[in-house]
Formats: sequence, C-alpha cells, structure tokens
Amino acid sequence: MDNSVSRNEFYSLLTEFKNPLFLCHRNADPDAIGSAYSLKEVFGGSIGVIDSVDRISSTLINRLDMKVLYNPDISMHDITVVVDTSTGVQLNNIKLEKYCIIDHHTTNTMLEGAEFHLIEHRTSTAEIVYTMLHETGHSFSTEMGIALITGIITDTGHFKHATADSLYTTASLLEESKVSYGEVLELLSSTPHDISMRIAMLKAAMRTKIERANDWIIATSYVSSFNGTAASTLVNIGADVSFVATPIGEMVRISSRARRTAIERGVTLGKILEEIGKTHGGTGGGHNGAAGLEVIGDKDQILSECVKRVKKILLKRNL
Ligand SMILES: [Mn+2]
Repeated sequence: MDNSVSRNEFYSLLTEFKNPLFLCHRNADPDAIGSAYSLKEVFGGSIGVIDSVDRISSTLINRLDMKVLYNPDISMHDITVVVDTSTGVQLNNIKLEKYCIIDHHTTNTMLEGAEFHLIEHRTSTAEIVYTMLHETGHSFSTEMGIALITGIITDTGHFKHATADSLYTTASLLEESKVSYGEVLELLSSTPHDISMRIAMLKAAMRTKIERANDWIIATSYVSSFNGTAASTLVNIGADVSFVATPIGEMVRISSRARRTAIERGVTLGKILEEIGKTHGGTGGGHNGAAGLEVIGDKDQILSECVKRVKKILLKRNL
C-alpha cells in the first residue's frame, strides 16, 4: 500500500486532528525539534521527545521557551506525527497507535504502519516543513525562523553538505521570518562545550587508528560518549572518512562522517552502514556524509569492516 501523500495533502490531513503529538527521535537534534516546534505552532498539539535532546536542541528549547513532553503518553493524542525519524529504534521501539511521518532520510523503515507519510529527500526535515507551510500561505514568526534555520544549519553540517535548495530555503526563511542570520549563529556558538565533551574529543584523537588508501585517510577511534561529535572532529583535523565507536554492553554504536571529496568519489555512508547493520542484525543508515550504526558485536571487528568497505570504494579505478 502506498500511503505517501503530497505536501498539500499532508497539510490538509493534519488539520483534521485536534491534538497531534509531534514526536522527535531520542537525542533529538535541532532539525527534529525545530520542525516539530513549527508544526505545533500551526497545527496545535504538543512536542514530544524520546529520552532526551542534544546539546544545541536544549539551547534552542530554552531560547524559544518551548514546552516539550519527554517520553510522552501517546494515548493522550489523536495522532502521532513522527518527525525526522527513519527507524523505530530511534523511538526506542515504543508502540505507536495512529501515526504519520514527515522525514527527509533516504530510507525509512516505518512507512508501512503509517496512516500517511511525506518523505522528500532534502537535506533537512525543516526544509520540507518550510515549503509545505509557505505553499499553504503561512507566515513565519521569528521563533519559527530561528527553529527551522537552526535545523537546516545543523543537518547540513554548517552548510558543508548544503544544496542550492538548502540555501534558497534558508534565504527565504531569513526574509519571511525577519530573523537575522547573526542571531542564529550566536545561538549556535553560545552552546557551551562542556569539559566532558572536550575530553572525549581529545581521547578520540589520541586513540585514532589511521588507514591510508593512496592519498585517502580513513580514521577510526572509540569514545564512551559524544561519538557523533568525535567523528566530525576527526574529519575536521584531517581524515577523509571517520568512524567512531561507542561500546554499550554487547552492542556497539558507530558514528561516521565523510568529507565532500570522499562523497564525490562514491562513499555513501548511509548505504554502507545500512548494509552492515543488516548483516549484523542491527540498524544503520543516514546520509552520504554522516551516518550511524547500532549492532551487536565487537567494536574493532565492526570498525574494520567499515574501513574495508570504504577502502574498496576509494581504491576503485576510475572508469
Ligand atoms: Mn534531519
């Protein structure tokens, strides 16, 4: 059954519900929170989060004085709108009742049970929310502008993975919401980098194993927390592709990042980690330049499998 709908249909279907819950994945990022916030401003209802939010999201929540329900009671709402989430694992596999999806990931494993869904392969969910609301004639408050622009900036890695569409959307949002770009940047930079995070970055760097494939550098490491930020850090200090593991009991969680040049060479991290996830009975996925994996297994073994896959792509002869 194809339950995909157009932006216009998604909009009118949503207006039929009285008390929607806009539900974000665990460790919710600004794309999830900013999109959920803007949707709630238009459709009413509540913003929900599984477990917790990330560092920048909590700054955003404070700045915009958002009310967020943590691990909300789904049964209090006539529909759950799953925002920016591509697998049930990201929702701790909680049992959903009636739900729909708005998302931008290339793969989404929750479509089948959904009442309807709006999936567009753009760089952020915030862009989809903007276009849908813009097309239906809504104006954007300063708060909505800040929320959506922060989502676009963080999901594009500060525009490192931006497309023309992400930039056009940001420009339109700046214009329509009267937000100044500097204000958004200030919010992002005022985010405190706490000492435990800085120590994690230094440990990630210290424990790095470097693999060379001709002129390409693949770095692997492990930390007990902040593995996403650590993977970005390794790319920022010289790696073309990075994989950083965090062992959690029998499980291992891996974050990975790739430079644009590696992506252009054919490295598609989302696809690679999705496949490794499947072979190991876990889940993986994401974007070409930023992806994650969660499987049962030994960190060194899984990391070397990741490296092997990327090396093969990087060393492939040009046709
Ligand atoms: Mn997103």
